[in-house]
Order: sequence, then structure tokens, then C-alpha cells
Amino acid sequence: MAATAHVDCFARDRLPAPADQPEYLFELPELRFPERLNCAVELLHRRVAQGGGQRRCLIAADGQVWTYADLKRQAGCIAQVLVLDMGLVPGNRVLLRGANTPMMAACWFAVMLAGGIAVGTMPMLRARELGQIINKAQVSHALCEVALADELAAAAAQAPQLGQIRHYGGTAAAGPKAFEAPASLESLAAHHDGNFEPIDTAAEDVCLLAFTSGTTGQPKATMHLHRDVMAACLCFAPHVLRASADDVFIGSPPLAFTFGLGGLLLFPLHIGAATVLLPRASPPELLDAIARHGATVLVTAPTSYRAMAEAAHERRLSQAQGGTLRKCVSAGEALPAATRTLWREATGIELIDGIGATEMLHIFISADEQQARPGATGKAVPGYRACILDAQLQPVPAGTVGRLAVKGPTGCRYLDDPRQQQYVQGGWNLTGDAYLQDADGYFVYQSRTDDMIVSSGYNIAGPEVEDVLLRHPAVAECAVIGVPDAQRGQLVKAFVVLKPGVAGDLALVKMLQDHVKAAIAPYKYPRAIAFRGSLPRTETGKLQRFKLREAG
Ligand code: 3UK
Repeated sequence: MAATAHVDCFARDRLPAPADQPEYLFELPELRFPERLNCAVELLHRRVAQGGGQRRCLIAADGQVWTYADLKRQAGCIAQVLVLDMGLVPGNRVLLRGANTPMMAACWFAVMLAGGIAVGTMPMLRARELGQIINKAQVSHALCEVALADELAAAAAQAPQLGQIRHYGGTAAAGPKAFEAPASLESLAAHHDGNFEPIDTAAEDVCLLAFTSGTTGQPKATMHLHRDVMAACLCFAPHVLRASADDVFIGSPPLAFTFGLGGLLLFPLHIGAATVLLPRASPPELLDAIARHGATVLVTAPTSYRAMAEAAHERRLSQAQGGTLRKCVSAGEALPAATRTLWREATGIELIDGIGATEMLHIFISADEQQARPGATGKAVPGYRACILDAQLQPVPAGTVGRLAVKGPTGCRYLDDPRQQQYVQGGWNLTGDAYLQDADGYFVYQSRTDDMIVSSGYNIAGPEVEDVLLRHPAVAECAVIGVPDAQRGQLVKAFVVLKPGVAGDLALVKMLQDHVKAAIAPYKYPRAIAFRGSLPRTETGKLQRFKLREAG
């Protein structure tokens, strides 16, 4: 291992033992990284040094533009604040808390330049969850948007090692408190020149702790290296997405979620493109913003595509319709074939579905517009290998459902966590997803392994039933789970959100059941159907099936 630049070796000392780590693949020549590598230098300084400093880089919701040179300078100033005013030493963990904005992006790059370790946190997290993260990552520094300061302050009160917090994004309207508060991050940054000499980190130095959006129990922190950040930019993005320097990226996932970090910050910067950072990106807000900013590449979750489809058609968003949009990425959850069809009919654009994971940093199975197959995720992204294994880690024949296993340049390294041995077995990363590989080698999602419904001895994948229900004109959203049943072991139950104006009565229950029986094997039909106003979802757009199971 090359000499670390870390003075504080907390993360390095808590890496899983080499025997517990996955096997890494660096077969693509571009994945053979030098020993010394700082991802901020690669993504930012290199572009400016090569004359791209005046290109548009970050676009705020209000249309304000930061060039690459602007971002480099601001990140340099914040790095100087971190080191000179806040006493950061390489290897310290810096918690980042804020909505998607140019300042949040500048803070992220500042941490990289200073050799720190960024700890992203979703804006919606409360003091209790922030406290778990601060404790697990032993966070010493924090950069926080004023509007989200309260929950962090409550968490920090219980965490003596978090001694340094600075706030940004306040306005005069913040009230009298703003005058009493210590100097804002912006005012401290303005005292520096931004000419920060980047820390000469090792390619294998940890630079990011990404917490999994796990549904229950203690959060897991995945560790990623400077090298991993570059690997993410060199696999899915150039081989599947294939965006160009003229593209304008836009989307919804928070930068604290690695789907958003890659899709809305790392990938556009890697190719010299521009990216619109929206603090709020609900489907209606996202629709407005796409048109307002002339966005060309959209990154969001399946439910968001479904919610936007109708209006997208009316607004003629895509290039073929006279708009600007040309590429759309879906990840975070399985993409129902029904949603793929809906979006194609609305815009003419074939979605690029991809499965990624916090553990893997980004997308490892996907298909571009030409290769896309309804109902399938795709094939291993160049740089990765994937297969389907049984309980004994033996490969299963095509068409057989088993455990999805992957390896590539990135992989799972939990910080000091016994669950490492569950995710990584025999050198493979086991994502916890049940998949099959079809005769043509396409990977077809079934369900999370522990969500598979077993009813009267049949294995039933909830998402397959959901896809059928979503094709019924009365259905806006739905979720299918197994509930305990004395006769059948488990019973298939659907939770359905109806389109506005539709009445959820017994006649509709019967109609939906018949609709499913007519489309797929009748034993899969939901014997119970409950109508709901909404479904429980995480901030990353994932359905929280466990909450529905608890509710019964
Ligand atoms: C599920 C999918 C089917 C799957 C993520 C892109 O979602 C991301 O990371 P998380 O750690 O969750 C990982 C799990 O989510 N999943 C994600 N995408 C798909 N299932 N089809 C998909 N296209 O269960 C996976 O194991 O929150 C996604 C990039 C970065 C990410 N972190």
C-alpha cells in the first residue's frame, strides 16, 4: 500500500481485513490508477489547467452559474477554512449537511482537496439519526446549511468530538440570531484566496463515508477511496450513459446518496459538462426545472418518472418534441416495465435503467437505450462482472432465481462492521437482491432476497405483481408484500394508491384481482388489497416494505 496522506488514521484502521474484502477487478486499462491520486484534482483542477475554467459547471435553481474556475476557487477557499480556521488534518471526517446546491458541491470538493473524508447526510435526517452517524464515523468537523442547523445542533450537543461546525446559506432574513452566530462559512471563505495546495493523497486513501439507506437497525458506513470515485466515473458513465461536454444534467437524488453524487456531480464534471443542482426536486418542481434550464440528461427514480410522465408529454420535454431532454437514467429501485413504456410514450426517450448500491458506489448492471429490455435491468457494466449464485455460492443455470453477485473496481468495505461477512462472500459482493439471468444474459430483477413472498409453496416476487397492477388505469402507485397467513404461510397483499377521483370499493378490488389473474399466473394475484393515500418511502425514493408488513 502506498504511503497514506492521512494523519488521522481512523478510517484506515477500520477497513475490513483484506480477507474480508471483495476481489477487485482492474481489467480496463483506464482503471489502472497511479499510486497518488486526489479525485478533486482529477475532476476540477485538471479541467481548469487544460483551459476549461470558463466553462459552465454548476447551475443553481435560480439560474446562477458557477464556472469550473469559480468552483475551483470556492472549493479552495473552503479547504483553507477547513485547514486554517477549523484545524482539519488529513483523515478527519467532515459531515456535510445541506440540500443540493452549488455551495454543497463546493464543500464536498473542499473536503477532498484537504484530504478529509466527506460524510454526506440526507437533509431529512433528524438529530437521532445524525447522532448515530456522527458517533459511528467519529465526525470532528461539520459544514451545514443554516436552514438545517437545528437538528445538527441537537445531535452535536451529545457529541463532544464534533468541535467544529460552520454554517452557510443564511440570509439577512434569518433574523436576529444570524448576528449572534459565529462567522458564516461564506464570510470565512472570503478571507482566503482559494490557492490551496491539494493534499497529495494516496489513490487508496478513504475519501468518502456513505451511509446505507438501510431500513432497520444501526446504519452501516461504506468506505470509498479516491480511486473508487474515479472508477465510478470511468465505468457506467462513459460506457452506458455516454453523455457529452455539451450536456446539462439535472435530477432529484441528494448528493448525500451516491446515486446523486455520481449522477449529478461526479459524472458531469468528469466530462466538462454542466449540472443543475436543485434543493427541491419533487416531480412538478423537476418538470419546471428541466424546461427552465434546458436540461438534457435527467437522473431520478422510477416513481418520479411515473409521476412526471403525463405532464412530460404535454410539455414536450424531449429533443424529438422540440424540447431539450435526450437521456434519462433510472435507479434506486426496480423499474417496472409499465413505467418504461409510459415514459417512452410521453417523451420518445428509452430509459437507461441501472442497479447501483451504496456499497458499490454506483451502477454496475445497466443497458443503454439501444440494449434496453423491458423488465430487465441489463448486463454487467464494463469494468464489472456479475452472476447469479445459490445459497452455497455456486452458479445457477440461466433462468433460475438466485442471489445477485458482483465484483469490479469498487466494492463493499463497511467501517468496522460484522455485516461485512454477509455482503462479501468468496470475493463477491452480494447485494441482497434476488435476480435471474435470462438466456441472452440479461439480468432480471425479482425482489430483495428477504422480500420474496412464499405462498402455498410458490415463490412470488412482489415487483412482478406490482408491474401488472401499475398497468391498470385506476392505479397511481402500488406495493405488493407477503403477510402471514395460517393456511398459505404467506398471503399476497397489495397496497394501492388510486388515481384522483377513483373510488376504492369492493367492485374495484375484484376488478384489480381479475386484471392480475388475466396477465400472469393466477396463483400470484393479490388475495388482499388495501387502498392507501400514499406509500411509505425513504428519502431516496425506496419503498419501505417493512413498514407495510408491520402495518399488516
Ligand atoms: C435496489 C435496484 C432494481 C437494489 C444506488 C444507483 O440504490 C442505490 O443504492 P442503495 O444502497 O440501494 C441498493 C439497492 O437498491 N436497486 C437500486 N437500483 C435498482 N433494484 N433495479 C434497479 N435499477 O435492491 C440494490 O441492492 O440505496 C443506485 C447508484 C448508486 C446507488 N447508491
